[in-house]
Amino acid sequence: MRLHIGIFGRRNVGKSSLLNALTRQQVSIVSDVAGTTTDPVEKPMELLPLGPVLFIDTAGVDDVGALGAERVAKTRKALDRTDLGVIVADSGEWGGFEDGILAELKRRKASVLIVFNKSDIGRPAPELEARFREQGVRSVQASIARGEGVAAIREALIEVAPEDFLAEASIIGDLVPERGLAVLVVPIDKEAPKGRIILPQVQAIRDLLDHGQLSLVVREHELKDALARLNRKPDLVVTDSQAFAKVAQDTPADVKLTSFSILFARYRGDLTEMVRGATAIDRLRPGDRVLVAESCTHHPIGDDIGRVKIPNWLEQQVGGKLEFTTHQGHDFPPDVSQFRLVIHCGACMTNRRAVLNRVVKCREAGVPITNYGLSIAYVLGIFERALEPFPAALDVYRTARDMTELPGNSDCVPSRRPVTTRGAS
Ligand SMILES: Nc1nc2c(ncn2[C@@H]2O[C@H](COP(=O)(O)OP(=O)(O)OP(=O)(O)O)[C@@H](O)[C@H]2O)c(=O)[nH]1
Ligand SMILES: [Mg+2]
Repeated sequence: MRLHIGIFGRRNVGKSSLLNALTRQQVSIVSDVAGTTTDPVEKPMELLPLGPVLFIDTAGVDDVGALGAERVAKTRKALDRTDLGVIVADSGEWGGFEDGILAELKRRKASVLIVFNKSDIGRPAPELEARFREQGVRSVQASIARGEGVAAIREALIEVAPEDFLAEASIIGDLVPERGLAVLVVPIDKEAPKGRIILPQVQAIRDLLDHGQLSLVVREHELKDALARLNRKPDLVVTDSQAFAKVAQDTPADVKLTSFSILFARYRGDLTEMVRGATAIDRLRPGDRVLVAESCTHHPIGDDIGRVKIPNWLEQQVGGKLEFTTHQGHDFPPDVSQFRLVIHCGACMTNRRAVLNRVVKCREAGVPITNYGLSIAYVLGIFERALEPFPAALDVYRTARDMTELPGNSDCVPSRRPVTTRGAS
């Protein structure tokens, strides 16, 4: 959820000095040796009124040599996670490197702030500042070493921060009426973390509390009994995707049902694009390559959802072996064109911009992207039901389906059989 603020520029321009000044801590090493920062340095903090932010200090984009190229590659990855990019330039010097970063940030639709540092040594030409003003790009002059201009940088950060970080995003609160009731189904299986419940579930509960709605949290085998004890039907049932099949059976047909992962497709990704992506499952053939992308680096155990369960369900559906590749953390292949489908996790451990960047990469390569919950609902044959709370996404699905069912469409495949759900927790 944090606003990711990436600090970019050539070596020695004062990027790490800026991070330390903003956080008022010695987070990054500062020195006059060019190339001091090698791996990206991350520092979470509370930056009011934006709330929690994550600063990412990076290696200079003009780094040289074999290791330099690797550092630049890491810096480029940090660009993918950046919501707001700060470009630090040295004493008013602006060249191809800075133009390159600006273009990359704009391409990713990230917000931009330019800091002309070392104003004690030199300042930008007035024409340069005028050029950025015309382009609507905010720039600030500072001498970070002297502590001058740091307050102006803080203000400018807040000014340029993307709207959606200032507005309250809703995970579930907008799907339940005022004072309504949501039942959350949380399996406690061996993948559940010890003594805790996972982030999307915690965040959903918090969002319901924020909206003044009631939540009832149950395990999947308790759902039927819990519903029977209520004196009214709930407004929404949300389940962990792995228990989708059982929960769909136990939830009355007139009660809306979806999964945490589908809530997160909307909150962290692009629900419409991912709904369209799920329909590509119909076009998979044995031998096709599928990329499974996970944002966090959890240690997979037993029947891991991304490595065992989803691959099994998909292969049952396709009727043959598929070739799966798994990517974890910030890794995402620069070229996804070799894949027929990308399946992303719920992305609770990353920010929306990182997921949207992946969606853009997939779209540019013509590769469909969907997520765990959507693909599971699709192969279980409960896709429409799971999309009921999202009428716009449901429309997109129905249109996509009707188009592929047109006679003569070569992509049209024999009717899908929902897979059996052995192994679903
Ligand atoms: N004169 C002057 N020097 C500064 C200013 N800000 C930082 N420096 C100096 O510039 C040098 C580089 O600062 P860093 O913060 O390490 O720069 P960087 O961009 O992180 O450098 P690398 O990541 O290692 O490439 C240090 O010697 C700082 O003391 C400033 O406003 N004026
Ligand atoms: Mg540095």
